[in-house]
Amino acid sequence: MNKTILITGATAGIGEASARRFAAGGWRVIGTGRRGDRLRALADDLGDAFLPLELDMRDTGALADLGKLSAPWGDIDLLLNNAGLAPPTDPLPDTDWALIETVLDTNIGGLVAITRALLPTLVERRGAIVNLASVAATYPYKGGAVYAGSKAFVRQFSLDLRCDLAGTGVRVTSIEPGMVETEFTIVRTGGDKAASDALYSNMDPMTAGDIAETIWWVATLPPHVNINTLELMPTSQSFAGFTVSRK
Ligand code: NDP
Ligand code: 8X3
Repeated sequence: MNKTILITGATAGIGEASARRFAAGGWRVIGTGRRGDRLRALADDLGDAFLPLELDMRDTGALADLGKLSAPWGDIDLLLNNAGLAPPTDPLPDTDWALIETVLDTNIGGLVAITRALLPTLVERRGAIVNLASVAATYPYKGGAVYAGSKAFVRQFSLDLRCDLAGTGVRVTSIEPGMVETEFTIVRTGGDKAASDALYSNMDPMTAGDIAETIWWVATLPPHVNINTLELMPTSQSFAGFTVSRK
């Protein structure tokens, strides 16, 4: 029997790579995102195994309707909460409120809304939820407050959801990557491709394919094994020391 995954943010990066990985593994893939042209291009590549759904994670009404998809697409076994973005690393007072609101509504509000909508199906099917948090959820860095705070929410939401789901057989995992070269930094910098290229230059960042393969591994473990949190970094990325202000 084919299994079905719903991936939020399948138009780029980790979401797109995961769509390709799960389709190659024989799963039906529902991919969402705002950019319809990207979804159509992916549908051309993946064929009948792919259902493109153009939607914005801030539209909680549309997310609630996802619980009403008819079979076979409605038989969702795995929800991959991947859609997300970060505001620039500027000081908080200098960051546009609209951008901050978009990040919180997407990374937190949309993720909770879609999870809430699909939980009855996931419980019925003894399915799984994989959430994209980040190393930023654990390790603070300058300019990261809003983004890192949103990812700390995702991490803790994942762990707490496991408590609510005890006994249902539904698995929940928080995946927490460090630097992955995708469109993430281009979006974060408001379209500065040079800044993105500089950030990932000469350091062998992880690729979207690396994370997709990790998600595939988590999803295809035997049903009695739940990975709670999984943190991964490029070998070349490490931790900063403490900052000390001196008189
Ligand atoms: P990309 O920018 O390459 O992809 C982000 C995806 O999210 C796109 O498909 C985009 O689709 C979607 N998205 C963003 N906002 C919305 C919205 N309002 N409604 C619907 N879809 C939206 O980034 P990544 O692939 O790197 O990021 C994927 C996830 O991984 C994010 O949650 C990110 O925080 C997390 N992550 C990334 C890391 C990295 O270093 N790259 C490290 C750790 C975690 P569209 O624009 O078409 O709507
Ligand atoms: C983003 C990860 O290491 O680029 O979630 O801040 S990092």
